[in-house]
Amino acid sequence: MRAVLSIGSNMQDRVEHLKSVFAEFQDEIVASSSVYSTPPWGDTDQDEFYNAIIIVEVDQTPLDLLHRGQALEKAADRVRERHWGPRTLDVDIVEIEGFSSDTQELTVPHPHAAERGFVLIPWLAADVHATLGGKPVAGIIGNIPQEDIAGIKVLGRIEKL
Ligand code: PH2
Ligand code: MG
Ligand code: MG
Repeated sequence: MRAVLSIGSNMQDRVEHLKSVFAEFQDEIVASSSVYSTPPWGDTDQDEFYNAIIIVEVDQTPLDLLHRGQALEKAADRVRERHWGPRTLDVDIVEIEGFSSDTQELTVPHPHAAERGFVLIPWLAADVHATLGGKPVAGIIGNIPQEDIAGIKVLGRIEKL
């Protein structure tokens, strides 16, 4: 099963937190973006995030993949403070090829992906042919307000940070 993961951190050592996800999936990554510095979206009263996209090919179910991401968040001592607030590590499933789900536990495709430059810009960089809900990501990006895109900066490949 092929899945697109959006990872983010804006607390403590952001690079180290993202690295823990690259390490966990090292043998299953088929493509990945650089790390981007992104202004906080939704709840703007918090530090800049580091975000990246990892595309994985895993031999497991969507829920098993979800739980694997949650274990990484737990290992990063993730605390749930406020909705859309600061976090040490967030591992979100953006899309799973040929699969959708709308349950309490797992909503795929991710319901906010289409509004988020910090997801779509790295995703397009990792896969120029990416589609979300059947639509090309390259086109969806055009609907995002310019001011939401302006502050997004590429920092470099994770190995170099
Ligand atoms: N995650 C959120 C809320 N806002 N903003 C940025 N830039 N990056 C994120 O990963 C992020 C966010 C909730 O998960
Ligand atoms: Mg999230
Ligand atoms: Mg999350």
